Amino acid sequence: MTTANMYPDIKEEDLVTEVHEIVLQKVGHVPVAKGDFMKMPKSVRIFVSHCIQLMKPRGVYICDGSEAEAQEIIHKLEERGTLTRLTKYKNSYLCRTDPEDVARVESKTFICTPDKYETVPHVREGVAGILGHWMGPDQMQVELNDRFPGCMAGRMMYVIPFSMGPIGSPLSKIGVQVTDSNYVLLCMRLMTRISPKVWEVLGDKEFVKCIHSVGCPRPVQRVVKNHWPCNPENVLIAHFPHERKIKSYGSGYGGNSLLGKKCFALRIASVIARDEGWMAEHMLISGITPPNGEEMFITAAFPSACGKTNLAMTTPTLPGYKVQVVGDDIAWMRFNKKGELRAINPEAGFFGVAPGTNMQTNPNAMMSFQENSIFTNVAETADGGYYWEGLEDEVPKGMAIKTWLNETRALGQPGPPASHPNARFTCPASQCPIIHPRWEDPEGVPVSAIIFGGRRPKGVPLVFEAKSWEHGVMIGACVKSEATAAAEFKGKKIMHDPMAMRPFMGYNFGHYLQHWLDMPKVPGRKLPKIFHVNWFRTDESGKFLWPGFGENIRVIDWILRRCKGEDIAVESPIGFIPKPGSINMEGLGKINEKELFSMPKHYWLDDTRESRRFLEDQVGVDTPPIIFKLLEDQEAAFVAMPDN
Ligand code: GTP
Ligand code: SPV
Ligand code: MN
Repeated sequence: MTTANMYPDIKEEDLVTEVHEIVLQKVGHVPVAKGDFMKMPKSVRIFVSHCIQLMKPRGVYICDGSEAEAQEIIHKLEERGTLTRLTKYKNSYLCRTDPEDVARVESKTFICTPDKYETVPHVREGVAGILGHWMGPDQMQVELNDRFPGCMAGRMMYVIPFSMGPIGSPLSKIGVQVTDSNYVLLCMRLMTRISPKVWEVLGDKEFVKCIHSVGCPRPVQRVVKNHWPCNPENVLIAHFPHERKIKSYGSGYGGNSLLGKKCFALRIASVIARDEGWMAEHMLISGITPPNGEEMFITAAFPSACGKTNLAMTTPTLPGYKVQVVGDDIAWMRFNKKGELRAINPEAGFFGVAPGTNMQTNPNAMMSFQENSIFTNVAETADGGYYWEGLEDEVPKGMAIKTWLNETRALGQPGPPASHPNARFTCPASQCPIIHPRWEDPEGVPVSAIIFGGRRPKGVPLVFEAKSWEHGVMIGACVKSEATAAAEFKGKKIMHDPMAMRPFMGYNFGHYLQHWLDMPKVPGRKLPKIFHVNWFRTDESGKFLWPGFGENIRVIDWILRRCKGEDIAVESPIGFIPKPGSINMEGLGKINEKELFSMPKHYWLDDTRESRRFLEDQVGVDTPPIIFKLLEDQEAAFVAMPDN
């Protein structure tokens, strides 16, 4: 058969037969599939070369964060079956992970420093520390050597230049992540700022080195489920704060793999913040404008899956109030020259808990992910939409769904949960209808109040205010919460999660408390007030005493009025509590205020003693003495209280 016959519409004399030699960049033997290796700063070239030699990918792909690049990757992942297009929305996709890779893995997350006690406190003998896990560099090297050499064989290595915080802001930091997961690349593109501009801003300055591999070199040794390569038996997430380096292996999920998020913006950044005199916190940032038009900003630290995203973008039920979101998960805060505490959101997107999110609870989140979004471990409806627990009233009964575990049923039929409880949406923050016009302000926004909270079914009043900055730090150190699905946990119901940072501490928690206590030591600093809230108190039948969500504005309103110095609080052993009638309850149905605000003596005696024991066990001699002193005062006040 002649060529002309094979391609009948091309005439023989028109056939192009010459071959072009194009110069293919290679690093060692590894081809550069995209981008110009030489355009990267020298320090990055050295880092990437090291990664290539160690992990032996089949190619190197230098990302530019562009839409065209994303479309190319999405196309590949759709063909492979990792992503399913949700045709109901524009440019949105569903991803089902391996069911064994669904949340952060705290027990496999380590911080490595030569001195153990730089990283973890002196725990009581025989007690297992829960405020960070330390591993010595030598032992860690053995673990890494078991995993990383050759771990990208047969896979592409993506090189991601990203900025945490607006590119070029004095408060921002730069990272470079290499990964063999293109799902991770797509999510990093939503959650951080990926751009070649990062190379220019970086120059010869320091960057955080982020190395991530799903731990499935080809040919793969284990059965890959859902086209989601991972290696759950060998997950390891190692942080080297001195080297500003992260090595993550075996998981593609969220906080394990989007290294800009918890690993960098909290664990490594908290160490940078310690060294540079600022704070990296697990906090939302929002601007609240009351009817008088005087906007104030709050930050709030709640443990994972305890309501940060919801509060950050709440739709206030009180008329005349406006809420605008700056960030929903992480705040970097620094006192400026004028002594104001300024906060930036280092992230560019939301990685939010899907179940429970609906047009009633969080319409602003819903509106943020109507396009350009990725949904992980949710269910899919027959008409190409997403579904999860909480959307019962928004998706027609009888609609066929395919659950996160690939099982099909009609809505309304009994069955196991359609979505995983830690299922997430990932979307650009810029798509949020109430994104704050200053959310990318390089100087950050001024913080008036810092709020702590957790899921506390019993004993803890709706809101109280710290008596001082030090007292606020003590309140933060005693944050506890019911366990949630955001991380693997070992059966405990109420867990301590001090400062909502338990899984995210980058150094010795006692030293971290001291760092907070040191903040006022610089003269001229205006300290925000500190509060504690609890939306989750229940009655004997287990029903929430407080309606929560949009109604939380009533509590925020009280907090803002306190920041302005209104005389609406009375002192109690745990702090200032609202004077009766000082929280606006107008238009709310029946609220059992007595129970909602009660402070049972014996509950609090137990709780205070338990908190002290926790700190003695977990933080020991590293606990700043003032914290114990304040707990003793609290205990004494409850001892003196008449029985209630
Ligand atoms: P991470 O992203 O894991 O850090 O979680 P988060 O702190 O942002 O929590 P999120 O706002 O996603 O809320 C988690 C769950 O708590 C969701 O199922 C919400 O529906 C529920 N929730 C949030 N706010 C409230 C509230 O005020 N009252 C009640 N009862 N539930 C709430
Ligand atoms: C959290 O668990 O606090 C999260 C989700 O925000 S993850 O990114 O997985 O840490
Ligand atoms: Mn979080």
